[in-house]
Amino acid sequence: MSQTTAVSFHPPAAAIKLPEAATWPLADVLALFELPFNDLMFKAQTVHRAHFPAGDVELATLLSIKTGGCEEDCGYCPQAARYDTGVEAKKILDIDTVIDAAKQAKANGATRFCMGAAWRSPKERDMDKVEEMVREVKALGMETCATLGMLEEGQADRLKNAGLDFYNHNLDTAPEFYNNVISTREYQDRLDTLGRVRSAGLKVCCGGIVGMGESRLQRAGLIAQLANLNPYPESVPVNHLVQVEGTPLHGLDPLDPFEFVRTIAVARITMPQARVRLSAGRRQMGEAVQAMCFLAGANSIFYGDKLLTTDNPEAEDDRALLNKLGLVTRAATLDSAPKAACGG
Ligand code: SAM
Ligand code: DTB
Ligand code: SF4
Repeated sequence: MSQTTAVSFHPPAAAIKLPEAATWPLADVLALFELPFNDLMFKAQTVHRAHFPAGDVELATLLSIKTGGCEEDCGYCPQAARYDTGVEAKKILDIDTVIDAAKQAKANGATRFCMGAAWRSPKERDMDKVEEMVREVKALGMETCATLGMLEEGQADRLKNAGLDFYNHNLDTAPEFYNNVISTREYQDRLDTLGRVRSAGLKVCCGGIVGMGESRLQRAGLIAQLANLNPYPESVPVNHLVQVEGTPLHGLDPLDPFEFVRTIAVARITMPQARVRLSAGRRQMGEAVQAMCFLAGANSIFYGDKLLTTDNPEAEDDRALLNKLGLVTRAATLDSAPKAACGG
């Protein structure tokens, strides 16, 4: 707990003044990627400590509220109906199942609960159900997040009114690589949804996936897109591709783990006040690479045995890892910190 008392806390989310102009030319982002590894890590850790308590890690639990059968063609995704991945299409979960899962997540120490649906976009008949889920999870005192695909006019407002804190919608990759991965929606569609999310007053959770066969320049391109959003996202999930048999991206050569760590570090430096989440792919990563990611400025993980359809590390193993590294969960920092001083 000493890590949490020895450092000053970053300001509450409402008071954060995020940069207003595009401040990260692609060349500058690429130059960060090309630094000697130790220089990059030092820079990232320095930026990290200026904005966050050193050892604080947010635990976010994911629940798939509607699994499989998706009409989109995202090349990485086991939930796309057109790929034979063994994921069965299910109906939307009932509200009690969702509340029970959220209660369990809270009891296990998670502070954020993220509900994911395998939709291109939510249908009107789904919205009432999701709004009720959001209201009930919010009433438990958790931060709420949803990822439901593209939103139309008014849908983001409805979610905000129900008590949603964050909307997750990823850019996934650089614009130049995007068409290698997805054809059923455009990059601009994603930016439009992010605009609606912002206009509704929701906080933005937006990141991408690395390890899909993109180049370093394209990884830099993804980070530049995110960092130049105005303002940049409050949460940035950096996913390592989980290769699932049956998807087009299965069987790619694995990414050099140092490139993944570098991506986290560059996200931290370019988006200093964002929660950078070390997201999918931790199970395949090993403890040493995860530890490097925390050193590079990751301060959030998905916590719980499952992501949406693939396995995440066991919660018990995560607790052991955090303990070994002397990291402190955000639930613990919230308990030990003056309430008004904690945001993000
Ligand atoms: N259907 C909605 C959408 O695509 O916007 C929400 C759920 S979708 C599964 C959320 C995100 O999960 C995707 O944008 C992608 O970044 C990530 N994701 C999906 N499959 C993945 C995989 N195999 N490895 C890593 N990340 C993955
Ligand atoms: C995000 O960026 N990663 C999460 C969450 N947002 C919804 C999803 C990861 C999914 C990994 C593959 C699966 O489990 O289906
Ligand atoms: Fe559907 Fe989302 Fe998977 Fe794409 S990532 S196939 S939209 S569930």
